[in-house]
Amino acid sequence: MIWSKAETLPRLELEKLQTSRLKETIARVYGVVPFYQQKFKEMGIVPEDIKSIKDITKLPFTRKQDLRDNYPFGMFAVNQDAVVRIHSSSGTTGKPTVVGYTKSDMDVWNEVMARVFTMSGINSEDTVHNAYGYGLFTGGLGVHNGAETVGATVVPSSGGFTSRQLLLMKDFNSTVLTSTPSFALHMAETAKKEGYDIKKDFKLKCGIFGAEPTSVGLKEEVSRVWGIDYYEIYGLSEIIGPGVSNSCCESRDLHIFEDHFYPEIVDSKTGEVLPYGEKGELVITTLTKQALPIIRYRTGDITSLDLTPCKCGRTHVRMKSVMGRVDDMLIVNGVNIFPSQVEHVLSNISDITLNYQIIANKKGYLDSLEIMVEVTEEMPMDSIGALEKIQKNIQSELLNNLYINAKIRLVEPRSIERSMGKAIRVIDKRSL
Ligand code: DLL
Repeated sequence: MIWSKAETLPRLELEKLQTSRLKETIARVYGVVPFYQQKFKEMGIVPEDIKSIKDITKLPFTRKQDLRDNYPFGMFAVNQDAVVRIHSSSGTTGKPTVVGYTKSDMDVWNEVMARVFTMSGINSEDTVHNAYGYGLFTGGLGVHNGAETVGATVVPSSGGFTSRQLLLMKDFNSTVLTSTPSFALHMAETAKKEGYDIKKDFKLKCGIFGAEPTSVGLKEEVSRVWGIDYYEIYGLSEIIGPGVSNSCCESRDLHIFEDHFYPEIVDSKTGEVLPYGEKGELVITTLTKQALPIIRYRTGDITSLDLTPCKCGRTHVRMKSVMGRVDDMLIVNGVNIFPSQVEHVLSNISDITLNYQIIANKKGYLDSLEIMVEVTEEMPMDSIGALEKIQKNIQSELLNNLYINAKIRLVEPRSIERSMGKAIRVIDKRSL
């Protein structure tokens, strides 16, 4: 099922729509947002220079820091009386990023989220257990509104209180779980510990997971332990929240709702635009946002785009799952690694779980890397020989696949602190 005709527009028609929407967006920001007025002036651009969507490369980039510098509402393009909702993303350092929505932005958000649910085969017969956090984080409310728009029953459970969540999910016969993938695994682990028979006690058929980079191995694990189909959702507060793209039943890659969000891939160092198929940083321009239109936003997420036709019938370009963030990439003694690559290696090794943390440190002039991994419940912590064998196995797989030398510390199940939202995979003590 496809929610909207816009998802199947012939490419030429789509391009025309994108061009007219980009022109409107440029006129709006040039008229009222001092940040863009100044940027355009510096680059010698006026709105009339933008004649087609292809001219987008003439426009300046916007970065997270620009939103912080204009905290809280300096980048808004409407007066406060037109704003009906505020969200904010926490970030670990500095001021939060504040985003706002008009009534029409909320309509767009509900529309793209309805597309997400329909893409994942969900309708009014379903009950959605929504364990994304409610509050300033866009996950909870964004997913909530989409589920209601397609007529599903939503259980707004938010994060935390895992035991109670399991009870409700069972008693309400929920058919869909929406959460971060790491929280879905944590729920399964708790369910097992509390004696649930996962496949019998729960009626889940699928889940819509996202908000954090996730390896194929971890996705398969979520699918396997819950016995459900895995759909992936991507999004970010600055653009709208969840609902920028989602995977369909035919492909693991995610269709970007291009009638609202225009994607480009750029070289993260030079800013040069890269062709379809090449890996780089995803840059997005909003085409219909009113409260906070954003031009060429540097998402920091590494992916590539694929324009080959999809069997599902949607014409919108697909992005590969995000492999990591530009700023998440660890450079260890000159070797670049993303946590999701480590996760992928771990997912092929038995007797361990995918609960892990990567700790980078400095030893003299050299970087050192330690990976803490929880073993499975079945693995006794006193069988030294078996543990040593696993350690060596992980070490050699990391060396062979990623060219990294790491110390492996195997730890007891549930000894690494669980996050109720996005998992914390890296602790970089070199910068502390
Ligand atoms: O995480 C929005 C969201 C909520 C998406 C619920 C999906 C589900 P922020 O807190 O602003 O917004 O964080 C945005 O999260 O730039 C990515 O680095 C990461 N991210 C989001 N979805 C995915 C995904 C929400 N499917 C940042 N895979 C983004 C990998 C993701 N990373």
